[in-house]
Amino acid sequence: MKNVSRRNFMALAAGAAAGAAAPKGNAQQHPAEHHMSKPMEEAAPLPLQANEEHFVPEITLEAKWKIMTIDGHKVKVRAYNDTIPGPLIKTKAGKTLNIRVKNLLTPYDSKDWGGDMNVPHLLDHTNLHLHGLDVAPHIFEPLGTCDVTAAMISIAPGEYKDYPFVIPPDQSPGLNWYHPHAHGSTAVQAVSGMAGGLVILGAIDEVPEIKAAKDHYLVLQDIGLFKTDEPHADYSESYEPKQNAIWQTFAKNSSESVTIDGQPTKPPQSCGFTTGDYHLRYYMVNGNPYFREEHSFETPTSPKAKQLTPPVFKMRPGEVARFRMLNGCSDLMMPIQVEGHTMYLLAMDGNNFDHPWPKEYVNNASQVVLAPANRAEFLIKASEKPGKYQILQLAQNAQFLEAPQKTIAVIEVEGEPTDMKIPHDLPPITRDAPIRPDEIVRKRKFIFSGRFPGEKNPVVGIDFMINNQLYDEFAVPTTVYLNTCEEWTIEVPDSARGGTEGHPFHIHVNDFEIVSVAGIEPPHRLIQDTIWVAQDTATVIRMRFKEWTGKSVFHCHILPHEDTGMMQNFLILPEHPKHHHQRTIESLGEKNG
Ligand SMILES: [Cu+2]
Repeated sequence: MKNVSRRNFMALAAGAAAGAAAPKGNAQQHPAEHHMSKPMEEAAPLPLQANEEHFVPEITLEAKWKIMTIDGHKVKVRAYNDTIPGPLIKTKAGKTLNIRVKNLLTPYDSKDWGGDMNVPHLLDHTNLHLHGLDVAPHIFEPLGTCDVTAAMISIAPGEYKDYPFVIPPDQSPGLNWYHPHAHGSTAVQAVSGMAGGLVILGAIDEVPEIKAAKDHYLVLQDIGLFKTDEPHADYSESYEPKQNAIWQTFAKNSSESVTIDGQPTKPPQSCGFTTGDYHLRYYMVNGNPYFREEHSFETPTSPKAKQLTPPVFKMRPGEVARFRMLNGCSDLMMPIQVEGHTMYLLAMDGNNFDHPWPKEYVNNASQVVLAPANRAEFLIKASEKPGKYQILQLAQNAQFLEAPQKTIAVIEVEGEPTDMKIPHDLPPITRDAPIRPDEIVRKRKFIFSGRFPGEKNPVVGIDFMINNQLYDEFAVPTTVYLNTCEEWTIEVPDSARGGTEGHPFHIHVNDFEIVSVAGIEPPHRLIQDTIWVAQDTATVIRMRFKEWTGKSVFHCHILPHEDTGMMQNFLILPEHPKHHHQRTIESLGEKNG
C-alpha cells in the first residue's frame, strides 16, 4: 500500500513537474484520492507530458472509448485509434519506431480502491508494451531504468507519452503485437479491445514462394462485457466496474455483487472486476465476432456458447496462402487445427524456422497450440478437392472455464486449379544464437500456482502467485547480467499443490529457447516469448540477456491473473559483479604500487 502511495505521489509529482495545474496532493493522501473525478465526463484538461526534443511520432496510438455494434448489441469498448483491433503497425529491423500514446479515456472513479496494487484499479490509466520485440525495457519510468524503485509507467487521462523504440538490426522478421501493460488495468483494457498487430518486414517476405502467396492476418481478441450501469446510456453493454464491485462467478443471480471490501453493493451492480468470467463475451477475428459466450448462473464454469458467422478466405485448389495468427485473447489457450490440410509452420512468436515445419492434419489433434499472446505464421496449400475447410480452435479443458470448439474462419476452396509451391528453405534468423549448456551461469525455478480462497488477496478472492508471492512493483527478486545465459524452469504444480489450471509464461526484452516441455525436447529449435505451461508440468527454457539493461517483468499472460498478482520484476544489470571484484583488486594494486 505504501508503494502504491508512492506511485501516485510520483504521478502527481510528474504532473507538477510539467508545470500546470495538476491536482494537488502529497504522499499522505489517500492513494486514490486524486482520481475521484466523476466518471463518464469529458477528460479533465490535465497537462500533456512535456515532449522529448526532436521526437517525431511515426504513429500515434489514441486510447479512447468507442461505441460499436457487435452481433446486434450496441456496446461501449476501449480502442486504439477507433479501430478493433488497433492499427496493424508495419516496420523493419534496425529502425527507431517512434510511438506516441495518447490517453483520451475519461477519468474513472477509483475512490473505493484501498491501494492494494493486486486489486484491479485505475482503469483510466494506461501505458504500452511492444510484445515480442527485443527492445529496451519500457514498462518502468524512465525507459530502460535500472533503478529498482522505479515506478511503472502510468499515463493518466489527458496525458500522452512518447516511446522511441530502437529495434535491433537483427530483430527477426515476423508477427508481434502491442497492448497496454499498466498493472491493475491491463486485463480490463485489453479485453475491451486495446490490442493490435505489429509486423517486422524482412528477408522471409522475399522468399519467392512466400512473396507469391496472399498474406492473411488473423488477429484474435476477446471482448468481455457486462450490462451497463449507466442510467441513460445509448449502449447496452460495457466493461466498467462501478463501486469497484467484484463479479461473482458463482452467484445465484446477477444482482449478487460485492465491493472490493467484500460488502454487498448498494444498489446491486451488474458488472465488476473479474478473474476471467464475463456476463457476455465475444471472440473476434480482425474485429468481427465469430463466437459468443453468455454467463450461465446455473452452470457458472460452462458459459452458454454460440458459434457466429466466421470470415471466409477463398483459395483456388493448389493455391498457397500465408496465415499469420495472433492469440490476443485475455485468457484463452487455443489448440489450432486447419481441417483437411497440412499446416506448414513458418514461425512462432515472430521467429521463423530454417525450413517450413509440416504439421500433418490429424482428426481431433491440434497442429499448433497458441497460448494467450502466442503467434503462429504458416502456409496452407489448398486441397485439390473443392469445399469448405474450417480453421478451428479445438475444445480444451486445461482452464477454469470450459473452452468449447470454435470456428475461427473458413477456407473455401473453389475455382481454377493451380500448383503453387511451398518453399524448402527459409532465411536463417540470427538474433538468438543457440545456447550451449556450458554458457549457463545460473539455473532458477519459478512456480506458478493458485490458491482458492485467497489469503494474500482476499479482495479478489484468489491468490495467483509466482514462487508463493503476489506482484510487488518495487521488489526485484531476480537479478541477471548482460551477456550471460540462464536456464529457467517454469513449473505449474499438480492440483494438490496449487496447480489449479495451466498458465502461459511470458518474459519481456529477450526471447527464450525451449529446452523441454513436460520433459520432452522439441523436435525443432523453438524461440518464443510466451509458452503455455500445463497443470502438473514443467517447461525448461534458456535465455541470453543481450543488448538491453533495465528493470523489467515476466508474468502469466492470462491477463486477470497478471493484474491480480502473477507477475514478478527482474533486473538486467550491465556487468557481472565478478568484473567489479577484479577491478577493485586492480585499483587497490595501483594504490599500493
Ligand atoms: Cu495464469
